[in-house]
Amino acid sequence: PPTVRLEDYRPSDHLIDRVELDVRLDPHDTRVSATLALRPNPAGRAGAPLVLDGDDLTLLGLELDGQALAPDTFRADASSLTLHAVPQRPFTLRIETRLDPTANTRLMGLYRSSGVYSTQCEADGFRRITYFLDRPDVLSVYTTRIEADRAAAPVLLGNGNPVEAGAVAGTDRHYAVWHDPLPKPAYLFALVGGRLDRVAKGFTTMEGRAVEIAVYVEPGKRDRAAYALDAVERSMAWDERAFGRAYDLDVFNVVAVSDFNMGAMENKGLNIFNDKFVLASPDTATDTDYAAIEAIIAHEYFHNWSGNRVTCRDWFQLCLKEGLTVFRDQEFSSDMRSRAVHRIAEVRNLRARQFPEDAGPLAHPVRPKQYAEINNFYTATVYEKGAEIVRMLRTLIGETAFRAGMDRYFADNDGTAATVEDFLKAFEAVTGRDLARFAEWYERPGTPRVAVFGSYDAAAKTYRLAFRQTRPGAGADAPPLVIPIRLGLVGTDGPLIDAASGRVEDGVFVLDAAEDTLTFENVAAEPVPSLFRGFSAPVRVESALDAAARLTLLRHDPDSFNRWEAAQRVALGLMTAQVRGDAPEEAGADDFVGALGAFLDGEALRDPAFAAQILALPSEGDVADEIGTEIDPDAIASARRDLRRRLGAGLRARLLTLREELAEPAGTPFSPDASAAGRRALRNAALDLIAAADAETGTALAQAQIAAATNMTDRLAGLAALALLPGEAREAALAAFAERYADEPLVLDKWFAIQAMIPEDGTVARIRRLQGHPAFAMTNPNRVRSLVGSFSLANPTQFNRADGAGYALLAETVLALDGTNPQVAARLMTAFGPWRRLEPGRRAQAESALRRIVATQGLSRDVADIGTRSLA
Ligand code: B3K
Ligand code: ZN
Repeated sequence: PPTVRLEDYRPSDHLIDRVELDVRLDPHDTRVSATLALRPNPAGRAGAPLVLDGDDLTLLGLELDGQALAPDTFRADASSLTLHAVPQRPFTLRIETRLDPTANTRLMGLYRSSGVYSTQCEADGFRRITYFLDRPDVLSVYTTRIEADRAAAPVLLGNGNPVEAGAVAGTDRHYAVWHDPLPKPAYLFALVGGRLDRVAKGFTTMEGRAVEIAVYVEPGKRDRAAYALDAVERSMAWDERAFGRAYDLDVFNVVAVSDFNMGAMENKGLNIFNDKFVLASPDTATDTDYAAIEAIIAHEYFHNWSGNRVTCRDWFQLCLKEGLTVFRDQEFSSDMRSRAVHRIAEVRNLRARQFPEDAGPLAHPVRPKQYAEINNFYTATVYEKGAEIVRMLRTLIGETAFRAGMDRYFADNDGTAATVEDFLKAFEAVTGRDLARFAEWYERPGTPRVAVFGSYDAAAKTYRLAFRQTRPGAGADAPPLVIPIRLGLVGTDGPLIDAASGRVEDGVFVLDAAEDTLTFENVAAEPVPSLFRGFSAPVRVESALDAAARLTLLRHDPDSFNRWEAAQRVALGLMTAQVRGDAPEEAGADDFVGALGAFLDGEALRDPAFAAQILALPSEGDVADEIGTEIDPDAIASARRDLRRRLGAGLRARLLTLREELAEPAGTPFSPDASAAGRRALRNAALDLIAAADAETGTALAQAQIAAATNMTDRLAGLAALALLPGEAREAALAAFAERYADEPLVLDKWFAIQAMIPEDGTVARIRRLQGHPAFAMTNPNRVRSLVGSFSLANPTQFNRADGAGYALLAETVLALDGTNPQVAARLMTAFGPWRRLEPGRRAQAESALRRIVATQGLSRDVADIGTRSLA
């Protein structure tokens, strides 16, 4: 496929100021009439032909300034419309196209599924609706008339504000007209038509604008929309408070649809969501679901400024809106919940998804330099590492300057399509600093390593920290990164050591050379360094701290993130030692159990959410990432199982008591808030460890918990504990769950996922059986991700079966899906990413499965791109 390169960017030769769309919805024969007000772009090439993008379109009519065009003046095919010569002045083009929304299984462009018409245009779906300059730097004002059968689609929604609605005389049809006054790129276009229920509330912005917020859901699900509606309101209020950003239209609509390729989409004034991230009730949604709904509602809403008002010049700048908006939604969630606990969740997620991506064949810079298929670049690197860059910037310049820089960025770039350079320029303007070297974070792939060596001079009472940064695969010419290191010194038996170094400002040392040394004066006794507090930079830290020093940090570090990190590192050390066959660290494990016991006694009930994070060991993926090469997933799983067993046995009495203490008194009304969720999380973390050590007690506790559960979090945690304990109790509980939720597809997704993650030989066969379950459908992305996505991403031993049966299952699914939904197929396929780091037997199996996919005729560009890059 042709490669698009950042260095080849040039402005469009033509601009489209206004778009008038008339969309006549029909299940198979939808007609779109687009009237485009075009003019030459002064920044483009004069006299250039007009080449409009198209994808899978049928052209029915074409007029320029009201005159039908002669056939020899243009060329139209399914993927473009070229007008060989167009006037060197403003002119109007009217294009009529036909499409079949029911046949659109790719879920890009305009599609109809589960009876609802909806759209997805980012990155390049608008060209599946009409021929257009489908690029983010062409901004237009849209007016959309939508017409449909009134019974099939009583609700008709568009971008912007509603202008007019009515019946189409003499028919069963009706129409609605929407006008969006703010210029936007085509990828933010949306429309919806269907039978939908609605919940709404009013909000008055700080500028005094009265806004009607509404959430639309499947009929009968209105009570499940309340939490999302509330989250929109809190997001609006927060963006005013935290960033001074007010909403700018009279309505803000959110629509939940059940067939959606990703999480949600920030279309102007009309956010469209995967219903998984809208619908919530205590009986159907877990605490994790509630938190994800809150975060994604916020994320899409925040795009109204970071993405819509200021958009991207080209898709290489994707992190400009995505990294920044993830940062903003993380800040929002931190303010709504516990900041410390949320930071831990962010870092777990970064390490689980971004670190492996950055260490594998799909690694790319936060701002990529080239792509074959842009939809494959909506990655953890662009999103999550992109957010970490914004966070580092704030750490470097301080909160006040950061807020001033953000204000400046919005003011200078409002209504334009901007670049990463424009973003950094705003911060340079308010701080007077040169950020050119910091910008290097956007340019190269790979997770940097920072090695740190500490040495104490008792006579001089000085403590020295020597730092060295390296980057995997970076040549000698690669300039060092600017790395903010938040740090402090902790006394071995008490809290703080109040030592100073002139180079630490507000607790932050900036490492901007390949090597550097930091000296602290007046250090009374040998300290333990607490490095990268709050995970101040997305790097791997190598330090020679022993387990005892780390357990000191767990006890005394004032930085909660590093307390958690210390416990994780000790656990990781124990597990990797076992995997590598190093001398058994019996004493080490006992010390760890003892330290966790003391921790639980002291503070489990004070901050249950944090305690739950301390008890949750690094995942098998974390261990694999730490080991790095010749990975044997079975050895990792058994080391992790052993450690959980030891913790469960060693802490058993405490964990049982904790479960009693944390139980909610009967009749307590359900609350999804962070503190209630934290108590449930700790109670369930305790269940997991108890069950790991003692299957019989675990089974009894899990069964009792399921029977008594008043919410999905507890019910599902009970089921998840049972899922790890083979036997009749498990099968009975699974069957009962399926029966109870037979009519709840989103809940059955959890049931599919739990079974897909069972770490036993029978799982591949079980998944094949489940693929035939009446609730499973290859056409629904949520179903596919629950069953096959969970398997390949969260069941390391079975996906990586030595006989290759796991890889074969994924390859088959990718190929089966590629013909209908290439985007989801390509996304599934990224699970092969770490294949080169496996031990030789599995590596060969994975490689042959990948080669089988790549050798298949007629692959989509999406899958071919992931395949060739994975094998490169
Ligand atoms: N901007 C969309 C993602 C679009 C993905 C296109 N393949 C959702 C989001 O990040 O907010
Ligand atoms: Zn986004």
